[in-house]
Amino acid sequence: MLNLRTCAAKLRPLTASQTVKTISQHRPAAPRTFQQLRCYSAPVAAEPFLSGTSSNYVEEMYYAWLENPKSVHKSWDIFFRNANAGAAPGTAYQSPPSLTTSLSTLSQAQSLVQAQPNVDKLVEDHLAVQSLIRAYQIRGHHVAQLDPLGILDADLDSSLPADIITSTDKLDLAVFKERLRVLTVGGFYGLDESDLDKVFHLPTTTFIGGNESALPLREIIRRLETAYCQHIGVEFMFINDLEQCQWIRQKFETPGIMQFTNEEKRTLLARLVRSTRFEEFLHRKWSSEKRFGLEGCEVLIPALKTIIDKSSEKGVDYVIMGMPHRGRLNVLANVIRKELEQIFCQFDSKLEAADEGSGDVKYHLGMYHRRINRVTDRNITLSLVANPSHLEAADPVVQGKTKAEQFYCGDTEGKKVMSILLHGDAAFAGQGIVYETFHLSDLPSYTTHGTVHVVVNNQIGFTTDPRMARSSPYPTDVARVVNAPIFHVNADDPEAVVYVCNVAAEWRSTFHKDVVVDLVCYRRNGHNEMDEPMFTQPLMYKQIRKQKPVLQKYAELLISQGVVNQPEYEEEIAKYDKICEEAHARSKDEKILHIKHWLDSPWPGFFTLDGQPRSMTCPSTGLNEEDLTHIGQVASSVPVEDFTIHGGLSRILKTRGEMVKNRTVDWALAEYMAFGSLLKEGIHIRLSGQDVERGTFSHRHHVLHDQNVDKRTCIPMNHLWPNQAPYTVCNSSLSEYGVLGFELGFAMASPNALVLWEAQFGDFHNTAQCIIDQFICPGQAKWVRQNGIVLLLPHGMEGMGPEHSSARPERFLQMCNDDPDVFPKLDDFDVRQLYECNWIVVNCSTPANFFHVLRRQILLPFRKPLIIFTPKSLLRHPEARSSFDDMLPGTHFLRVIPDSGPAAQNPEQVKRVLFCTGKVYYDLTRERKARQMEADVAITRVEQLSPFPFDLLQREAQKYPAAELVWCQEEHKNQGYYDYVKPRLRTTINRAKPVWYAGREPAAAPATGNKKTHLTELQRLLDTAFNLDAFKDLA
Ligand SMILES: Cc1ncc(C[n+]2csc(CCOP(=O)(O)OP(=O)(O)O)c2C)c(N)n1
Ligand SMILES: [Mg+2]
Repeated sequence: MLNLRTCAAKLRPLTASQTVKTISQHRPAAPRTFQQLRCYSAPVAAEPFLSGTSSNYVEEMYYAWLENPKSVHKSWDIFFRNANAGAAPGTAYQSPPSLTTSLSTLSQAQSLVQAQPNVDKLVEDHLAVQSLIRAYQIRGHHVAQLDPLGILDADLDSSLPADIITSTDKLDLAVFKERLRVLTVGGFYGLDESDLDKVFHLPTTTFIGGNESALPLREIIRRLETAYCQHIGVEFMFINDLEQCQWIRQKFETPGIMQFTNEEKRTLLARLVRSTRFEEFLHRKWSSEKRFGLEGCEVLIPALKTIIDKSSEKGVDYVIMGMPHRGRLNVLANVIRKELEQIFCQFDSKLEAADEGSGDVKYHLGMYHRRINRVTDRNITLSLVANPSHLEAADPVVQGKTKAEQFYCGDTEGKKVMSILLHGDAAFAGQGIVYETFHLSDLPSYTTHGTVHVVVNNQIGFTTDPRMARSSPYPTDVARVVNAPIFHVNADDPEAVVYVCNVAAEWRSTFHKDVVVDLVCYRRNGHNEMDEPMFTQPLMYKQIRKQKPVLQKYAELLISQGVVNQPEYEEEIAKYDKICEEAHARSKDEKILHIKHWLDSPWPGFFTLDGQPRSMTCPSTGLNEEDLTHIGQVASSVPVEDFTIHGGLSRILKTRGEMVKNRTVDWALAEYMAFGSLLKEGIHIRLSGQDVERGTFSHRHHVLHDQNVDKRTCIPMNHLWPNQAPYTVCNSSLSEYGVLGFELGFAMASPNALVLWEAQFGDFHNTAQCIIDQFICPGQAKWVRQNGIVLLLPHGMEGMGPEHSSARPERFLQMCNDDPDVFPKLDDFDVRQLYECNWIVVNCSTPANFFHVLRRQILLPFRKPLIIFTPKSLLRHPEARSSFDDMLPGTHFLRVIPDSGPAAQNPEQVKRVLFCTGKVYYDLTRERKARQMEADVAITRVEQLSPFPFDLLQREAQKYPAAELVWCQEEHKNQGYYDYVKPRLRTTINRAKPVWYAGREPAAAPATGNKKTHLTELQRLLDTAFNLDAFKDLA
């Protein structure tokens, strides 16, 4: 490929300043010699067609020829052969001896050759026609009539491409002549009006000929206009795969390919009736309610149904969808088929909420529905993922859920499960998450084997004109990065839309790659039904008011074609209106709103029938010694034959082996034990994030690499038990928003998997803040949807500067829903408290506790997100080790680790209790020992910060009646845990005593950039922590 590129680059004309010498200095000789023989030895002017824009065309032709000499016209084949064989400059495309014989096989062209004394002219004219065909293929979409209003340019450019000969509808000779004159004067095509009726042989890169291999130029142009310049604009020529390009050309160029039977036309009309009358019904009944109606893009409903029908026909039985506000209710009603009364009752403000949580408004809720597809008679499950207002945020979530569903049903190629993502034009262009999601589309551990994207391109975003909203010609250009074909289509031509959707679904099932359908439409009302669009888009809306609705236009067309008659059409409308009226009457009986009915991912069997956890207990998270030893042994070995690992890694594994012999674990081994044991119990584990396979801090090494065989790897975790669940560990793309969203979606699909996302450093989570704020924190409250995702966030101040020092615990803690001022009165305190919280936040100080909290995540009878602040220096800290004894059956996660030294033996004598969490514990114990204050100061570790262990900390505080209570943290005072802990700690003691603070001053940055300052600050906080007079004057 590199050689091809180099060759082609050298085909480009030399500029005046590029002497032969300078080029040959910079470019090493390539093994293929075509260009060297030609380009370097003579000015390219000798081959005039290699100048200017045509050189790109020649390059492409050259690539095609290199791949397959038959894929280019014979004349090109000869030309490239000659040039490669060393023909002198300017002579390569002169008539070679074999030319006449080769052309003799071409019936039409043969006569031309013989009649033409100048074969050069013949070659040039064919070249010109090929260029013209290619120009339509590449740029025809710029001419296509995409805007139903006829006033806007979908590509934001009113000029026409210079190399396309076009008229509007039919070939207008005057226009043609003028264009031809311009092109001829520009020396581009060299064709003339007189060439219009000449017959040209068609290259294999076009299908416009149908069964014919040659056509008159006039017909060539007509057919190209039909294929590329009507209501469909096909953007695909950037795709660097010949087979895929040919596939698309065939779908759009083949004469007469866009045919519909009368039955299909009637189905399309009926679907448009539903879509249109649904919005009209809502408007009639609730004229002042926001619904983000679909008016102006009613064709979306038949479009989606077509994609689903075609995909179902191809074997798909589960479609997962994500979409924004526009037309969501219509999609729920007419695509997913949510009962209409369930939708209508949502407009009733007197409805009482039946479920726990705060709920959400109707156009954000999700849905899951299994039914028969009437067109294919096959079962199909449709799920619409609940989404926040944050546009496009649901994209990676949908992809993650789709991947999980594929994974669980063994669909390794995406033949059974697929995703459809809907977008608004402004959001698709503006939101970076769209790009991040596209970049997951072809990665082995993240691909969903092709997504169909549908853009409701109403050419406006709220009040903003596209010209102010994007710099790219189309809102869809982001899709080009993954070589996805883009089909722009005028949404007022329902048949063109349905055709394009069929092709999109077929593309997905053929190539398993993403594809985009861009429905160029308009928005009949304001952004919502209350908005006045004339304030900002007066002229556009004057035009919109004149615009006939698409249903009316299409009905008129079908009536004129005799496909339906007026009474049949009216009957179809009346039938659907009646369905709506009856559902409306039934909706009045609904008194209670069950958000549960809007769940996008039910977990059958996990809960009781009425959606409750099966128990309110959590068994011991300990493990028997045998299993611990076995996992430890596998973790310290290479479980396959003839596999050479790096010498440094051998030492690491040896150390692990020794730890196992000594019945101890460090952080990495504790994680191994937790994962390995859950795998044995059939729990799938998926760990994803940047560089997680080795571990950013080189401590994990879950994927071993053979040092002698390229790409040979081994994952020992998958060699633990005979029938174990699979372990997926995957280095992700460099994205947080996209990847965290994806993993959240993955975790949504099943409660029987432990899905973990690790931030490279904790502070990077903030580029995924939207997923945390809109999904993870309030997901259950808004959508009654539980999720057990685990976030591993490396955190801790190590004197390495302000970046990567803090995972911002204060932010997670601020979003916890437990009341700081109320001591919860609960039975089964610890489990019930977990059940009622919105997420769990922990900072473990021992590997054993890390092990337990990971296992607890699965052994709990419900699912909650778990945020773990994970250590950096503790990964290798000699004291941060745990004994097997702390992990055996009967042991469990310790929410609080009380002091067990001299202070605890004589609690009445203790003068101060230091409460802390995480790694500062090790600094405190070292300092206490150095000061010989073990009997004076107790150190209590709060391992689970939220939900706050009120019960255990109350006990701790009461145990030391004479002691001062101090919260100690290494983070700055306005950061870390202090603001969260202090009021809660005071609640545990009924506010009987102050809670003092030992830690760094408030600061803007998470840490100093100066190592010395860091150490001084640390010493100062330790001094405060152990100076028993520190708070005397403040009391
Ligand atoms: C991330 C984000 N930023 C801003 C908004 C506010 N907002 C809601 S709709 C909208 C315009 C969306 O335009 P478009 O994507 O074209 O969809 P349309 O409403 O036209 O269907 C904006 C800016 C939002 N919902 N999400
Ligand atoms: Mg829009």
